Amino acid sequence: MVRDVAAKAGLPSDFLWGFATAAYQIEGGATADGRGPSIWDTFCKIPGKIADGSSGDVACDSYHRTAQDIELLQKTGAKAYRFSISWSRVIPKGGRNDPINQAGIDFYVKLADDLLAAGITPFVTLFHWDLPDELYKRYGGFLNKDEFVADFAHYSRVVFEALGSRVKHWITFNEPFCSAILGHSIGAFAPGHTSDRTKSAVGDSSREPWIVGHSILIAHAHAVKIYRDEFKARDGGEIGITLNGDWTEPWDPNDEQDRIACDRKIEFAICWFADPVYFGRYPESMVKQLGERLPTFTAEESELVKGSNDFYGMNHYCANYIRHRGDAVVADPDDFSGNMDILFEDKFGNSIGPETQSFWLRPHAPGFRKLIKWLSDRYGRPKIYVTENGTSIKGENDLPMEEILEDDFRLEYFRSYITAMAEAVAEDGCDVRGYMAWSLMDNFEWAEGYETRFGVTYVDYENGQKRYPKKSAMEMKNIFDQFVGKV
Ligand code: GBH
Repeated sequence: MVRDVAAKAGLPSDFLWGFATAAYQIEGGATADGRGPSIWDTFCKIPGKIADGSSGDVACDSYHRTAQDIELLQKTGAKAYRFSISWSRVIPKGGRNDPINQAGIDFYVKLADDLLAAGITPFVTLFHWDLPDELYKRYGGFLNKDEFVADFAHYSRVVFEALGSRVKHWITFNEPFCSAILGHSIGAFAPGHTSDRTKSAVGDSSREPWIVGHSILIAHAHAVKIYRDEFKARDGGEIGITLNGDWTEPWDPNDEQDRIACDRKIEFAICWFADPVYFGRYPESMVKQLGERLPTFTAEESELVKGSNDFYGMNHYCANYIRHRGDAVVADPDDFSGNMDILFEDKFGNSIGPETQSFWLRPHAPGFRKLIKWLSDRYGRPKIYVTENGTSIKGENDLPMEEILEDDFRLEYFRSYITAMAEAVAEDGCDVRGYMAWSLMDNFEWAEGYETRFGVTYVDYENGQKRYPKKSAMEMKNIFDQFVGKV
């Protein structure tokens, strides 16, 4: 008989929990007060790119409704709120010699002030995918490392200067994997490059995602250096990068190659960025499989990037089964995973988790604890903030509102994932200090438009963007009360 011994679970008493959003997904106000277009404004206009043909033009209209958003946060008892800044609101054309838009800065200063007045700690992301369109047109955006790094450094400095006395938690980039792979290989995200472009900005489209990743790493490191050199003494805050990554289980648990491929999948998704940030170099498996497609760090770059995290920002949603294919150098420009199959069922037909509205998302809470431990072991127990975690629900959008508000599936997801995280802290000695659920409210879900809802709050897009908290919004505090102060 197997006795079920409950794992210990707990979180520190000053644990920061709350909710996350991103500018383009919630703000709307696309042309309000001098905002310039981003690559997402342009991308949404391409027929067929967004499932319901929509855009972030209006979204949740948060640009005009921050008071309501803060009220929502207060109702839930949240201690923290993660939002992102629209670069093209602050500098409409984006560049270091382009004019600054004071109205854009004022909007975020007021938001931070109002949050603080409400007793909510702001976590600010400098970049959540919405590159000023002008920088893409001018020099190819991320593909031009030197220009991009200089412009991002300038933008960061402008924001630190304006918000530094209020904001003590900074995230440079959200999920560079997505800008690189979805933006420059799959083409599902802006700017929509695919690996079959006959004429690539860098001469060989199969190299683009890795060049994008490299530029973002260097830009991240520069922003961190600027913060540490020019602002940290004055403001006393902390700064890091946010990376996405799923947990992996072997398709055949008895196959050594599948088990190795599991690690390789995490290396290709997460360590691509985290190894440079902690060790100053790319993972061996990537160097081996990508060959010359992977850029190399100069000694100076390596020095700059190494050590550029005060905390690890973790976005985590799900898990997959992994089946090894090969470990030769990957010639296929579409292969960005490291030569493996990513599956929802294992060899025996077991499913990793139930379906959701997102084709890629199958909840599997035990993977959260395992990944937190995996990362903590590899990077020396860094301080971790979970900067996103959440789920969509299959068919949710087709239900009447009263049923959408009873989101037990989402609530169960949060309960099981937060428990797994609290076990990683109490049992495995991992240093998790905060957790921000994705998302405070239903919003523009990128290529899926408004059909997929990730919010703990229902947004009625047909009736003036009115907000209605779902059950999960109101239960979050009860979940955390169970764990906070118990380690
Ligand atoms: C987050 O990314 C985003 O940060 C957030 O803005 C978004 O709203 C949220 O997810 C919900 O989607 O095309 O097969 O490569 C989550 C990580 C990584 C999930 C890329 C989707 C695409 C699968 N994402 N992944 S694939």
